[in-house]
Amino acid sequence: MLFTNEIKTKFSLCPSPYSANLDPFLMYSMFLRTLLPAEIKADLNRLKSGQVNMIQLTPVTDMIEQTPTPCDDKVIGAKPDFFTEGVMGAIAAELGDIFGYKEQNGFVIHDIFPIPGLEHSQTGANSKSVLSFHSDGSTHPIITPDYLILYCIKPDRAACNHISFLPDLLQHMPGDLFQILTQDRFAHQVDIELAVENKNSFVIQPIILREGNELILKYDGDLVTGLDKESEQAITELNALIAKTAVEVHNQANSVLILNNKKAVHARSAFDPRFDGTDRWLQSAFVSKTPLPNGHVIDIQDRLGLNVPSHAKTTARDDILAY
Ligand SMILES: O=C(O)CCC(=O)C(=O)O
Ligand SMILES: [Fe+2]
Repeated sequence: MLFTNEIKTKFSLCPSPYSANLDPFLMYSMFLRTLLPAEIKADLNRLKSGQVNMIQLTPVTDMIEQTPTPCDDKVIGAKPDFFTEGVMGAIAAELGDIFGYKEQNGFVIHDIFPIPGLEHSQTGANSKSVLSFHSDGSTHPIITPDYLILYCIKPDRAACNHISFLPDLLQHMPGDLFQILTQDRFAHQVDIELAVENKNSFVIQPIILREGNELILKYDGDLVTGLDKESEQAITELNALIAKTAVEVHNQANSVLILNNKKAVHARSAFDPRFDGTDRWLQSAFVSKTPLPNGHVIDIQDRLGLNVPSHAKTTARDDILAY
């Protein structure tokens, strides 16, 4: 769904979101939201109403990004314009409130590209290893994104996403497995990007939880372990169901994938990085469907002002062993 030239120009004028003062970006995103084509708004409505848990927008522009793909976190934000950020800001504004984690780097747009030395890390900067099935922010003690926006700036032929949806998992799930997955029998290691204070902290929580009247999924195949033999076995069975139900999604330059992050887990296949400015480059953004009273950058230290769900207790590894 290519934007018209007039709309493209307006999106290109988006202010930088890589700034301590987000207000100009947030205000302009609200303006851009009003310019989103009707088909995109209709797709986003289907996502909001729960009719679908994923949408993929076909390329919104045919412009090819000229900026070399970064391979170092220090150069992010050095783009001649913020068109892609504007698209994400507008989509986020249509879905709710965009936010970032202070512990991650505080930005509301995350740049995902391979970084030398991190080829096998379990972060978005990896390349040569599969990035395992996970939902973003699943161990954050304050807030897990409701929606995840992934804008593909530059694709890589070998890299695709695999996505498995909670309704499909439930359809194939035996009742006894469901029961185990809904109990506090899992240690979710806090993602290294979020664990600034204590690199070895864990959240004890189920994998399938209730939120309001709905079931949601919080999982990271690399970071979740069972606290006993039965829960370990449940993880093995869950992984098999995820593999069985997963769909493959290919991104193109300027295609945008939007996921219900609480109803799906996503993974990425391995690919070979070149570190020459032509590598795969994605941007991601998190959205809360409910308004965020304390601002768009979530700080764990500020948690007092927010309602922390009772299942989100962080604990040190020693406590788990004694559990
Ligand atoms: O590289 C991708 O396709 C996804 C990256 C991702 O899921 C993440 O960084 O959390
Ligand atoms: Fe992710």
